[in-house]
Amino acid sequence: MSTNQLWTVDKIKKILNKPFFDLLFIAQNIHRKHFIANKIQISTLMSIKTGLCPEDCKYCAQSARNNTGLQNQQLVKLEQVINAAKKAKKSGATRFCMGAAWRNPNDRDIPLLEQMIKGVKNIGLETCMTLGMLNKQQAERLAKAGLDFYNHNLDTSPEFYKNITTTHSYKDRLDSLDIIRKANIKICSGGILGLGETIDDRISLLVQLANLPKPPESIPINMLVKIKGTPLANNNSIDPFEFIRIIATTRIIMPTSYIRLAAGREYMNEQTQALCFISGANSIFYGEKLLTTSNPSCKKDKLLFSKLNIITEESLVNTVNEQKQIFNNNKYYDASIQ
Ligand code: SAM
Ligand code: DTB
Ligand code: SF4
Repeated sequence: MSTNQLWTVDKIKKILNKPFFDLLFIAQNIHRKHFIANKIQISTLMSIKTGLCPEDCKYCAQSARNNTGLQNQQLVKLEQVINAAKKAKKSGATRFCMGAAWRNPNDRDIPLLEQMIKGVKNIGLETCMTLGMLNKQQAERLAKAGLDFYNHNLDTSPEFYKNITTTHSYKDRLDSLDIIRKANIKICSGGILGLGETIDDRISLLVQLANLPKPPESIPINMLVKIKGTPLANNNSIDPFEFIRIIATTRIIMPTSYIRLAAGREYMNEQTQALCFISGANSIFYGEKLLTTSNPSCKKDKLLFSKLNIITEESLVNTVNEQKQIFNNNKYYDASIQ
């Protein structure tokens, strides 16, 4: 039974519709109460099994139903994962996220996935996997191997979901999140903006995330990457200010979660990204590639970090000094969200 049914559509709508500067001011204040300002977490992604997914997600390059001209790839070898993780570590990432285009993993693949988790952790990186739906036994095995995070996005509102995916249900997603939580794996779950959803759908997604028994530790907010050959290839672009509003609202309603400015940063100029960071985004995917599409180059991101004086997180454990800084920030926190 959930103990925190706190967030309703009305409450969230009120926040989202605040005057833009008020919204950002409140979000930034809340952000500083819980996190070190100017510091972000960086994760690197690797596709460990690419394409030929039986699911029909309309945005996805990897669905077998979408003719996207993708180079398919069976589950990669352990050595490839280790090499990519070493490179990610060298570039400064603290988390390595491995994604597979599956409806769910097959039990015969679990031993290799366990080895991948152990190998990546040995390099000194946090591990994250996104493999589709999990059952209890699978989740427990991955947890035992040391998996830190599991990414499983709700993607959009329960109402709009069937317009995007029909081969599994919203309930299936929620059930997997429950299994992951109970296996003591941290949850990474968020959504995509630009699918053709309404603002109410975005609010409804936030209601779902905020009212989970415990909010996700990590919330990726993706801007749809329009992929040729998918049914959503010609969707209208989302207004950057609408996107920023969602980031700020997410920060206000889930103050202690990391919010990842996920896919779609190539559509955003530096100023839009800066406004997302001011609004409380404090994590990105770092590295030239997402799963099948490109991401800003490390060189470009480093330049942006230096222009904004952003430093990257080496460890999720706050030092004593950082705790003191959060305490000091609290002294300035007097924003009301009523
Ligand atoms: N098959 C697994 C699943 O569906 O959970 C894992 C991989 S799937 C590619 C992970 C997430 O990537 C999706 O839930 C979606 O949020 C995001 N994603 C996929 N394609 C995208 C696109 N074209 N634009 C933005 N986000 C996308
Ligand atoms: C998430 O929310 N975004 C990532 C990760 N979780 C797995 C994936 C983005 C994929 C973008 C499109 C592509 O590269 O295929
Ligand atoms: Fe498959 Fe995941 Fe893509 Fe859906 S989002 S088609 S489940 S890889």
